[in-house]
Amino acid sequence: MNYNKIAEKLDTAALNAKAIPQISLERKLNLEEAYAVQSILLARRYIRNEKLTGLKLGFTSKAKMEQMGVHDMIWGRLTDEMCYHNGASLPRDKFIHPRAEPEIAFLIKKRIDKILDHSDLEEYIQGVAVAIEIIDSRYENFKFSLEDVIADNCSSSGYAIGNWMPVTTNLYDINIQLKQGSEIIQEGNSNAILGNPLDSLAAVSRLALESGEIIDNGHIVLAGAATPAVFIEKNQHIQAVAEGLGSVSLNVV
Ligand code: OOG
Ligand code: MG
Repeated sequence: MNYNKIAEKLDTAALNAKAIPQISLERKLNLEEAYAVQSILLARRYIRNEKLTGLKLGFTSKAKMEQMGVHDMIWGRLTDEMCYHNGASLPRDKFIHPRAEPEIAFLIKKRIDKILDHSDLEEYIQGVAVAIEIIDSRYENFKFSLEDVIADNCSSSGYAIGNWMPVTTNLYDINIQLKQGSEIIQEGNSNAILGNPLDSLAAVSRLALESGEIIDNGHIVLAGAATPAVFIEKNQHIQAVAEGLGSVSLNVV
């Protein structure tokens, strides 16, 4: 199977909401090859007129790595097709086996041309918000190797973002919850994200520079979940809440 064929399989699985066997069962990719497949997969979306809206990090917390049995950070791309408004309806049938996770999002105000550190926040970051990420692995049983999930654009399939807040908001040691109706179904702390979610900006800017990907003005960055992700079903009201950042919700229909 060449890269194009793998990308086509993954793309078709997403379009038809039908899972496929893990690529690694048939063809072992290394990390570089897996990112090459991801690029081709995204090119297929761009041809359909989807626009890149930003990048996401994955497995930035121990909770997520343990849940999925992987050992390293990954990054993927977000497009406008994946974007849902706060409070919007999320059509369950568009996905295979969707899971929700609470995230911290950043809004970029200047094209990133260096590895960011905390002193660059004011210059490069417009705002911070709480977000819900919807992940939907294209692989059967949501099972994959690190290379498999990278090729599959890190399971990216949807996101919703709450109100943008000024970046001066403290992001260290804040409580993050995922709720279903009034029930808290996951709870974590922002420090679970690389020690401090601001450090995800250093990580994503380094990874983007290394790979030649541009993080531009108006793009968003998802820092990675602080808690394990939870399967979602029709008729659920899903909400993410982060201390000091408010909340964001989706209605699964
Ligand atoms: C991969 C995506 C991981 C995160 O926040 O850690 C991710 C997956 O778990 O399917 O988005
Ligand atoms: Mg995530």
